[in-house]
Amino acid sequence: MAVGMDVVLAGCTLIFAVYSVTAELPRKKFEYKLSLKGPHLIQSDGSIPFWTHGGNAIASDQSIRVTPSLRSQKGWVWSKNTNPHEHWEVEATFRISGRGRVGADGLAIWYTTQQGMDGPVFGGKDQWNGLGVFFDSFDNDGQHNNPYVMVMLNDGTKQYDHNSDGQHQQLGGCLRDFRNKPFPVKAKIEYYKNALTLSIHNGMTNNKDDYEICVRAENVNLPRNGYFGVSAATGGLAGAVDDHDLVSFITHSLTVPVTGVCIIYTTFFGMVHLFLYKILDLL
Ligand code: MAN
Ligand code: CA
Ligand code: CA
Repeated sequence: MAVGMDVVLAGCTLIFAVYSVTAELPRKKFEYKLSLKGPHLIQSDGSIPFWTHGGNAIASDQSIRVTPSLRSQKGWVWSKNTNPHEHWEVEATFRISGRGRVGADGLAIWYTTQQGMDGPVFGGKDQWNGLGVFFDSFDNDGQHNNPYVMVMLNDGTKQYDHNSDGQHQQLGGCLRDFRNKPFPVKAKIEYYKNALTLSIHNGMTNNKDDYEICVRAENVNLPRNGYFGVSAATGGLAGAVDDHDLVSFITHSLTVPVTGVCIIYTTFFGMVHLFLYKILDLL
């Protein structure tokens, strides 16, 4: 009897242990009004539900060609709604492809207080307030360090230095080739308890979990109620133009689990089991 009960107790302890560990992870809720994806991305009038697109962007049912591979193109897509959530995660899936050995200029993912339509920063507005994540294909400063992925925070005062690829303005970044990959590239941005984590899936496999961390920073203060956006641009070099295709943009709000309740539950059930164990042991 006592051995059988030991197994039960061990099992329960294990379940509670697993439960309390997983309970530490944020809870995720899909936010459809801040997301877009195929196979039915557009409505019959060509618009994208809950999003607005413009410039040279062309939306189809499967994806948005944010810029076509022609010279001096700029395009963008912005959420119509602001994000009211304190903690969130977005995953952008895209393809950047071109015939040239080098491409230009790149793609940006935004979380800002204004919809930064039409500007010099990868098709987005300069002096933004919030977050910019740049996939910078073209090595403007000739440091042989592109394609490069970088995070830049702004409070509305800083101007992005295009000629130096914003080298001294970044919060962090990583050297990553994201052009002409067999599968779409993905960027996951998590903002949870003021920690910002940027992870990249390099598009070499179609395994959804093949992410690598590119930037992690704590004590980041992003504004509340920002818009999400994706923009892209090509430049003046005819031989270095890319298609920038956004395949999906998926937003989840995150909530902090109530660990206190979990501890009370674990303790309570732990005591009940211990009590039963003692009783049965006496029989
Ligand atoms: C030209 C200019 C630059 C741009 C490159 C690559 O040199 O338009 O601003 O970065 O082309 O497109
Ligand atoms: Ca550049
Ligand atoms: Ca560079």
